[in-house]
Amino acid sequence: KLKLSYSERAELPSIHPLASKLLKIMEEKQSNLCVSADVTSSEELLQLAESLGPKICMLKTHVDILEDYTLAFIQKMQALAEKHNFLIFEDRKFADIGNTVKHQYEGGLYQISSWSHIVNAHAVPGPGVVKGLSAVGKPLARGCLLIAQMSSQGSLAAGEYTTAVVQMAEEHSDFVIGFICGSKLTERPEFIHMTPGVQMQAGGDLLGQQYTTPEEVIYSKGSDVIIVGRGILAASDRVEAADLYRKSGWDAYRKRVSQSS
Ligand code: UP6
Repeated sequence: KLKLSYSERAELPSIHPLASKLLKIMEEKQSNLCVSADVTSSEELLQLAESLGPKICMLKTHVDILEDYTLAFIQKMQALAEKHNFLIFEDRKFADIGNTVKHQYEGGLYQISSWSHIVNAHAVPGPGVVKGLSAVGKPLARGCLLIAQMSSQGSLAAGEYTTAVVQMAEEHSDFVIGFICGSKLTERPEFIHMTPGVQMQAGGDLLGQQYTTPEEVIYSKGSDVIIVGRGILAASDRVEAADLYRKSGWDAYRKRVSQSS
């Protein structure tokens, strides 16, 4: 079986436009790296977006850890995403009934739907969570990832739960573009698999995070995008570290598509 390239998948007739856009950015920038910009100052976040922007396909935020969120900040962030051609992914992990997540996505202080290309959700509430998010996001051409697995030790998102999440995604492929997961979960090539818990050396932190390497994630596990936070943020030279992750993830991808099985 021939393994499809990112650009081949971008042209699939059934692909979601946002997934297609992401795959094209990845091929163009030779990057399957999503930086998890987990910092608490908006100025530092903008500096990260400016300096790492050329290396990444996506920037993942947790806006609710910022101490100084403003609308002006988010406008600068959007301008940087345009300038450096990356997508913004707010890692909000919605997990409530449809009516509540609708408000959380569209309103409140952050108005996430107005600026984040991609959000994610737990499937725990059932399909209503996707329907609620979709009511807001679909008219804006946004997309959603379902959390099918987690990188943390003892995660309950496993086994039959994961299988049910994949099914939920397949039933809502007009809005769900892929998964947060540890490995490829479906043969349907229009879904994007994104994996957190990535560092150059396997290991973990003191609070249950578990790390796998870019090579393992992309080549062995068949995922599409590596999500890297502290592996880059804790480096003395963040730009250099981001480029190492980008190269490592890209080499693993090249190795994967150059082999048939
Ligand atoms: N994240 C995980 N594991 C998951 C889902 N999300 O680590 O299963 C998120 C965390 C953090 C980032 O919320 O923002 O990915 C990982 O950061 P790290 O690379 O610094 O561990």
